[in-house]
Amino acid sequence: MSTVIEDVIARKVFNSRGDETIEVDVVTTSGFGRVSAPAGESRGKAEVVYYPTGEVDEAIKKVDELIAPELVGLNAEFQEEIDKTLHEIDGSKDFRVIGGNTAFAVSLAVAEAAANSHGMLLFQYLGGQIVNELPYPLGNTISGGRHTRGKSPDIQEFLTLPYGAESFLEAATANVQIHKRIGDILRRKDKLFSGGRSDEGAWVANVVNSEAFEVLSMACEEVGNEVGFECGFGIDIAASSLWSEKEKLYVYSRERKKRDSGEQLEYVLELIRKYHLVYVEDPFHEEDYESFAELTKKAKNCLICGDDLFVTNTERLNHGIKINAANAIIIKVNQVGTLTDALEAIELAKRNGYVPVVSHRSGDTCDWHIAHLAIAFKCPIIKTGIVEGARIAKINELIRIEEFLGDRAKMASLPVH
Ligand code: 2PG
Ligand code: MG
Repeated sequence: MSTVIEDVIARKVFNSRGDETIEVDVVTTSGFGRVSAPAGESRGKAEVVYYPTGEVDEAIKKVDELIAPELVGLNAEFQEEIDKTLHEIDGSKDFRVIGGNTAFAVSLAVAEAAANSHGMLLFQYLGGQIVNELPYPLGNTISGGRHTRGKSPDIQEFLTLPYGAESFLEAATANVQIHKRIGDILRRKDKLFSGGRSDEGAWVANVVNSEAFEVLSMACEEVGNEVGFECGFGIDIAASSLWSEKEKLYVYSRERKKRDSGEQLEYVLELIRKYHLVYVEDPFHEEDYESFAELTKKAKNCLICGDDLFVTNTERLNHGIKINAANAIIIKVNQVGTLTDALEAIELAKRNGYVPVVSHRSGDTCDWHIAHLAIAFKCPIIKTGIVEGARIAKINELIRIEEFLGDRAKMASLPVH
């Protein structure tokens, strides 16, 4: 068995939105890894640059001309060295030369090739033989905000978290039942409901925030009673998308309401209390660490999670930790570029009591590697949608891993309720 890299091949494929993306194959003497990159729609400003000059073709050229010649001959087991090499080739702070998505696909494909060369699954290769905890699936049921067009709620995502489940399969089953139940309720509520879905497979419905909460809470309660365990729920406000820098207000255009930071804080606290939310992501815009900290101090039994706020970046996370800005962080490897960078963010988060939530992007592919990362790096939640091919690819991989682990499999422990 040899883990020496023999070839690195890049090609253009499509993501679930039909946008071009990069896929990379890494070939070792005795193994192979293939990874394609996702793309966000509501991106954080501090994310790395996806592609040089915005072009996937340019990224492919960089792989052929700069990356492959440097990587061939290196050992795929030396992940840190590979990731450092990618940073050195790029030379910028935000991967603008080779592209953050290029770095993402190469970095992960190297890890997969190394695992494959050893005849191991990625989660075992990265996490060791001992890892056996499955993450809880955080699933999107109703879409709004920048993830939809036309009439829909201002809040971007209404999410379920079946934290009472005793197995991943049970949790994933509850999520699909809740998703279906919500579809039924929406159909009863609105004769014109067309059954449309967003990129993430969540329903797109002509409802305002408060109606979406009612529907979601009804579905979670009904399904929770049927399956016999707690199905909690939460939201991703993606507040940077609502924030008007000019007016210094959050603009809820569907509700014809504007809220300043203080009103936003009161509104979110009220939602947490009223609906017993267990998870709130990006309640404020991406530079408002202070309001995050206020909310984290006041909210009870609720994960306050930074996505655009932290962008998987240790510098930004460190700043948040200093002022207790949150208690959870979204981990999107392509926000930061490489596996090593993402792992550093996960470890920093865990050392400081932050819950790392591994996440898909709204535009994604059937790539399932993040399912393995959640287990390998002991992240207790995976946010990856409920239905739609790119989401199901990750969910089904976790079902397979649970089966593979057999009696050793258990659910991660979750600090909610
Ligand atoms: C988010 C994500 C994924 P996007 O805001 O959390 O749901 O959206 O990938 O568009 O940034
Ligand atoms: Mg988000």
